[in-house]
Amino acid sequence: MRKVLTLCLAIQDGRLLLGMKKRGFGARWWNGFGGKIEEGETIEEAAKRETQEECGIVIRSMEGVGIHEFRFDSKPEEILEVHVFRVDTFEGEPIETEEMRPQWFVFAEIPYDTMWPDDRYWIPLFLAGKKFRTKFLFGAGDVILEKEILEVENLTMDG
Ligand code: 6OG
Repeated sequence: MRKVLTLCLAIQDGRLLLGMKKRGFGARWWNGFGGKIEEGETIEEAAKRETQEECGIVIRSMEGVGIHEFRFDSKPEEILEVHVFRVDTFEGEPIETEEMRPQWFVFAEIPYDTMWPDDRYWIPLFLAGKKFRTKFLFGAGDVILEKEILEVENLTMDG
């Protein structure tokens, strides 16, 4: 079974916008904004809606830059397919919501130790403007058991 999710990361003035997830899946970790796709939505619409719900900003332009396939060995039949978007322009100022506490980080101070363990492997590619496809298998305690990180020219599923 495949679950499609979105993840939006905004860059502005050499800083990366992350949110401290306050509840639910990935709580107490810094991450981008995003979540599940609702019925009748495109992936892009879902990405914009979740970002606005979680930190108040309205995305005006973004680009799909990566696709992750995450699996957990406790539930190996399920693949989390996470579509990553780089947000280039938006309206509004990030605000804290019930779900997320947003904060800007200069690249040298990205808090990898309090982020999902996969992030340190692909955020540097993201910041360098690359496109990527990855696969991670997580074990107990969310440790990485297997990983594959590919830089790609485009993100087509059959490529
Ligand atoms: P909600 O459950 O809040 O959406 N997400 C992950 N992000 C990273 N960096 N690593 C992972 O490794 C992730 N698994 C899920 C996708 C969950 C949000 O968390 C992201 C969504 O933006 C396993 O609706």
